[in-house]
Amino acid sequence: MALWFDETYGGQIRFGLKLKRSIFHGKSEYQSVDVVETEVFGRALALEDAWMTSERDEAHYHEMIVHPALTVARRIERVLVIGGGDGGTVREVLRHAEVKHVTMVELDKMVVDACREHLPAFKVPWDDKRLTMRFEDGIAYLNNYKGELYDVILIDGSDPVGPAEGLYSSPFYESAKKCLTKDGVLVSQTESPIAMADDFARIVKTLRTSFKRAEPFFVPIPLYPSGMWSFTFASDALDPQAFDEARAKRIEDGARYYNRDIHRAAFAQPSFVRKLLG
Ligand code: SPD
Repeated sequence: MALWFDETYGGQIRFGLKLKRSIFHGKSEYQSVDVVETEVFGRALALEDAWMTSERDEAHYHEMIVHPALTVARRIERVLVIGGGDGGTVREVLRHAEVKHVTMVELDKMVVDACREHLPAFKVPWDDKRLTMRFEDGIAYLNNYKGELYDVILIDGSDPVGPAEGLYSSPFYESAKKCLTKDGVLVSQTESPIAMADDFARIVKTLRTSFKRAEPFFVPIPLYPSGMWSFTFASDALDPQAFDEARAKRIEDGARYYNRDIHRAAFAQPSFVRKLLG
């Protein structure tokens, strides 16, 4: 009998992939963790039966959560990643030679352990000296943070339900802002403007109450409900289109999805999105 793995979103959308086999199944204190081998998307990670990332399209997500921020921010020495346990986001951050310290704060160690072992194709430089990993709640981490300010904060959380819900709230953005330099940049994943239109609009509007500008940008992620996904670039000082040409060119040369044309085009808002955001 054929083996399938489905994500059902909100009881109304289902996206399933035919599997070759299940590679890892675990239950942490927070969620179920699965690594599966699919026919079409390669190996993939699912948390609580929701697709998180796959070998086939992970570059779309990880290059785009990272490079628009890291090619626009003036300084990129200190970067904080909240979530992102599969390591794709820190891998892309570490491609920038100017980055001196990356801290990744991931709640669930089982996610990192499963991905380190079973997703080798992600080629995450887990042992890079610039990377510090902490297994704790990102909200508490930022609330208690007393260290040097970060130049860039990236929120690579799962959907805004369950353990990740607080990562999309006003108090969280306020405490993130206190840990960011004045001309720093925060980028968060902000859901689908089609499959989760209400969440998308609410999160972007919430970011706009904390930052002078918060501009969503769009990326096709075929693994996710509806396939159209968003991130939002938030900053008090910077224009998301004003990227450093030389830095962007360097990254583009080794990228699978990101390039300067994509950077410019990703911020164009379809008319239905303009309406959603009022
Ligand atoms: N619906 C899925 C939202 C997942 C966002 N995070 C994915 C983690 C990839 N590093």
